[in-house]
Amino acid sequence: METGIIGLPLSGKTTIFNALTGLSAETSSYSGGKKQLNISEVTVPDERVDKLTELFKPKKKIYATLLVKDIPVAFDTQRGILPSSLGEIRNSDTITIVLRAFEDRSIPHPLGEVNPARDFDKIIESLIFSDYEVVEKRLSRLQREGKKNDREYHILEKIRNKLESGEVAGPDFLNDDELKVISGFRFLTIKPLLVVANLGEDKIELKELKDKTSELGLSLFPIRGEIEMEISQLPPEDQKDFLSDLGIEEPALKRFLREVYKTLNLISFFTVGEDEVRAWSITRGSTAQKAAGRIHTDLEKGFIRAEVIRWDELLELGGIHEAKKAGKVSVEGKEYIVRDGDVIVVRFNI
Ligand SMILES: Nc1nc2c(ncn2[C@@H]2O[C@H](COP(=O)(O)OP(=O)(O)O)[C@@H](O)[C@H]2O)c(=O)[nH]1
Ligand SMILES: [Mg+2]
Repeated sequence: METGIIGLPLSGKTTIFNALTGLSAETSSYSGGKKQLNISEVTVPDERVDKLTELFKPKKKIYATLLVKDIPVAFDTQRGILPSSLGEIRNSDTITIVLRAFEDRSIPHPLGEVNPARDFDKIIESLIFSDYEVVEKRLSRLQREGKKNDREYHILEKIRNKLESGEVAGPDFLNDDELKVISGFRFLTIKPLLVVANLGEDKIELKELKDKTSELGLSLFPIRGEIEMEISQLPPEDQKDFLSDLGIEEPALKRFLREVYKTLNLISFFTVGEDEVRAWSITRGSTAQKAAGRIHTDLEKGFIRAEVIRWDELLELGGIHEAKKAGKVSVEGKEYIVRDGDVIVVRFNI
């Protein structure tokens, strides 16, 4: 799982990256300052993993992870974010758009006034422009090769029409089959988007931005960038008090991860044993066979059956063997739809 952070220069991308990861990557208060790619893998806290670990006492305890990338973007006031600098996020599963929603006279805004709704439009335009280039190039190539009747051509045309209307397609625009055909292009405008408003001390008007995001079915995620970054760098036991002083219940990362899971429609399943207890994230609605493939491609190919038990029942009964005796382990075929909280043992033959 991976999310790439983008936004205008000086919007607080690196600050948000730090707030989420607890790191202290260098921020900059002037355009043309430090431009480097920051990457961090954060673990997804999950008390179910902790409890299963207490029961199985495995050698390793492994949480699901999220890779967070802070991309140095090249920005031009006329053209927006340059497509060349967006290549780095084509592999991301989601894009996190950071919008400046703090006032600070000492930090220039590349477009003058602070106006997150305008910035949001700019960024969406940049994503659209970047994908449009890719679509056009491919379409004219297919045309040259006389492949106008190919399925790929029709799907790309559908995307082009959408982009021409000035809209992002979003993850529900194409069905799974169509997505497979064009997956190689890694379009930015069909990725789920997460919109972060980087708030400062002063209240600023967010109504226009909220209208825009909700029109696209996106939720707006507020972070008090600078101060939450400082808090994330404190020892965990001190963080809670500082946050509650601000009226914030949980650290930025925890709130953010929930939003990522929601946006990507993810659930967690678990594998247990003496070697490791491990959480895996997978799209809601996935089959047992696909879940097996998350663990290892061999398990997907040679899938025979899955033995499934709810994590809390397993905990209560005290082990797989006991759960089997109690008749709580169900035997499921490859089409079984995995539920959040399932513990799965995959039987396979390769
Ligand atoms: N006052 C204030 N300054 C902020 C806030 N978030 C970021 N900054 C400052 O804005 C500048 C740009 O931040 P940075 O994270 O480097 O932006 P980036 O260019 O988008 O990565 C830095 O000087 C930050 O300290 C905030 O919430 N309030
Ligand atoms: Mg930066």
